[in-house]
Amino acid sequence: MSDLREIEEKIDNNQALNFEDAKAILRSNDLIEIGRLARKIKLKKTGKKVYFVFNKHINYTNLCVSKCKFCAFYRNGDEPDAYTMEVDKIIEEISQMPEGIREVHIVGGLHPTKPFSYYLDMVSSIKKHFPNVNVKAFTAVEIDYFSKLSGLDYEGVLKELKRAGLDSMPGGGAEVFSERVRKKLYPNKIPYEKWAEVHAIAHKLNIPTNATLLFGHIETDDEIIDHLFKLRKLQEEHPGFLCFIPLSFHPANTPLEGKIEKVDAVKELKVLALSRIILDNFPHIKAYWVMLSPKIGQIGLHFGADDIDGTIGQERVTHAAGAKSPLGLAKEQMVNLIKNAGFVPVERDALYNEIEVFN
Ligand code: V47
Repeated sequence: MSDLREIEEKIDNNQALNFEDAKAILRSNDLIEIGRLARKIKLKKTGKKVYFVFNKHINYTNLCVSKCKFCAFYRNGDEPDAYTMEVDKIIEEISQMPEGIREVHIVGGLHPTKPFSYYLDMVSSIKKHFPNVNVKAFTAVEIDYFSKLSGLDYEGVLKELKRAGLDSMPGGGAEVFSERVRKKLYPNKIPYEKWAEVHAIAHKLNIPTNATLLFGHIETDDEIIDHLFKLRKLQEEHPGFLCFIPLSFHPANTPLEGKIEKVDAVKELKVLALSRIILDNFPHIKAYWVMLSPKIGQIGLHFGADDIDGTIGQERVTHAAGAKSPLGLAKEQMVNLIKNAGFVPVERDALYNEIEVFN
């Protein structure tokens, strides 16, 4: 059984860590030491810099045919709060943002009736009105759905979206790459092989993407570790991931409420650190403040994260599941969170080009 000292030696000698090492990290109660190892890797990669982006989330519909058991966001269609945003409304929402927005992050439910042309229209309209904004849109799950809607294969769908103006893709829809968990919680969602295929094709087409992990529900530690190793291999074989974001499950208002307690801060920080340590070929690890809360997100910067996401605007998915974090943060708040944690805030664009360093 490996211990943290042996693991540090491997890290110092640039030796790849194995499954047993990852298990030892999750089992260890030496939280501060785990954080130190992850921070050491973070400092080597990005020094004292911590990135944030001036962005806005658009969740274009909460109608969804997938009906995942971990989700509090989706509606069937006849509820009073079911909604779908037409493209004009999306343009209006983005127009209300102050000058200088760099990224729109677009994800939604799998809408029962909208045709593929709605999504192409959405992307091309945003690009037409805001040519300098990076359109980071649609998870692999949505791409698979568009393939069914349009009759095109994944490559065909991605090429059409890229032609319309798609710049990059978020990392959602991965959940945890375990068939056992998928069958129980999200049987209608694509399995790992399809998720990986979409991202590999996106990378081939020069569309950079992110990856996520949803943890803190019914998954085991082995399943978390297996997820990370699958991603490390995928990045090795089909490079193009920019960032990894571990997402902790929020049970409120989901069918799992009352059955599962929200994961605690120690596990959140351990998984964040483990991600930084195992995913040595991912340039960035994000402490997503919306899920972690700004306070735990700030501590996450000492556990290997070099990114804190962005201003967000109005987040709907996690807030539907009881997140207590604010709906959005101002740029100055991002800068202060990072500075007060002892790091150097850097405003970035969606592709990690530096806009401004706040020394
Ligand atoms: O795929 C859904 C998760 C994801 C809940 O790429 C939930 O930069 C917790 O992927 N509790 C969407 N999580 C969000 C996402 C994301 C977020 C921030 C940045 C990026 C990026 C991507 O949210 C879903 C799912 O895994 N989710 N419901 C819930 N109740």
